[in-house]
Amino acid sequence: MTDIFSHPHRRYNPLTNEWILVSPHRTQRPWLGQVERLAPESRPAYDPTCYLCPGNARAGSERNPRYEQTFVFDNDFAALLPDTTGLPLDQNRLLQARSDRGICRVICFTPRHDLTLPDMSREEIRRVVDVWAEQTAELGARDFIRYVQVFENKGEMMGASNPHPHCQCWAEEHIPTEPAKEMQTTRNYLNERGSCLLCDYLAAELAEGERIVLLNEHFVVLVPFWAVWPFETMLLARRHAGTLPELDNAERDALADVVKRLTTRYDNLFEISFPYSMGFHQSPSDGMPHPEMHLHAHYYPPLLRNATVRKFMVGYELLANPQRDLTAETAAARLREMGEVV
Ligand code: H2U
Ligand code: ZN
Repeated sequence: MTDIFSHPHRRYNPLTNEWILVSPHRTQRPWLGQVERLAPESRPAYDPTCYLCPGNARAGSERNPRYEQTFVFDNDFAALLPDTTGLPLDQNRLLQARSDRGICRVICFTPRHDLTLPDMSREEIRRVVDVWAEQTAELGARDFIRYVQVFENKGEMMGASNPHPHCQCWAEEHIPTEPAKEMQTTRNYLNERGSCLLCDYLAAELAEGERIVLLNEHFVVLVPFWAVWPFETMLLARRHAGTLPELDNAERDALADVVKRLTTRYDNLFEISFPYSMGFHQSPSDGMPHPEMHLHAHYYPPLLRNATVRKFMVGYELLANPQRDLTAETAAARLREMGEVV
């Protein structure tokens, strides 16, 4: 099977029902495009101008407490609000709009301005895992919330507005597009085959081994067969759990362990604090059973060759479908070669 992977081919993403183009023969081409310079990271443990550091002022009249572990607050510039009204609009099925209520929060991982996840201990990351689960449960329990999206933008390149280690949580009335696509495909798969798409996929990947990056007793990190971003990975629960709050003690510790090990490998890849967007996909909180959903996270990092050359989703990707040169198998091998020491 590997031979077809040295020639141009398409790969199918069963989670989104989309195809991507893989062009392994192009990895040798010269690069004269943009070179991004990343400022070397050297930050104080406390930054008096940081709106996420303990004791500091935020937008408006808010001030952060002198928190010692994690800290959660309602986003002062929330993209979603709990009390929006005035719609729907529906003209000829062409001009459609719906109101969308929601709650947006910011989660600080630690009071330390200078740390990132790989610098934090497993115990500290475990507290972050607990906050992810608590926020999912608390926001998901609101009557108008159907989906809780936990996500992290890391690095300026991915739009993070502040290097202080943090992530966001947007809870909303409607199930957003990406999880909705996955719900549809995994539900179809369950109806047709009577099993979970991601349980079956994980078993196939573990049997083959080529795209596995790291694992422990409860979680596996792999480069998905259909990866789009150069060093894209997927983090999967081994058990068929649907949500973060369902994870037991041992599983939460194991999640903290894989998060630490994966982000350390990422940092070691190009010897910089590796930028990415990541987020969890879990069952909606819409009061319905969701046997099709299998808890996982996607990591989408933009860097391709080194600290300065990134993958752009332009031309063909915007107009046709995603394309990559580096194969998922090569990316997984590179990540496996990396050490797990910061
Ligand atoms: P990002 O770095 O992923 O953008 O997350 C930071 C969030 O912090 C961002 O959504 C919010 C921004 O709206 N924020 C506040 O809530 N209060 C502030 O004082 C500044 C920024
Ligand atoms: Zn800070």
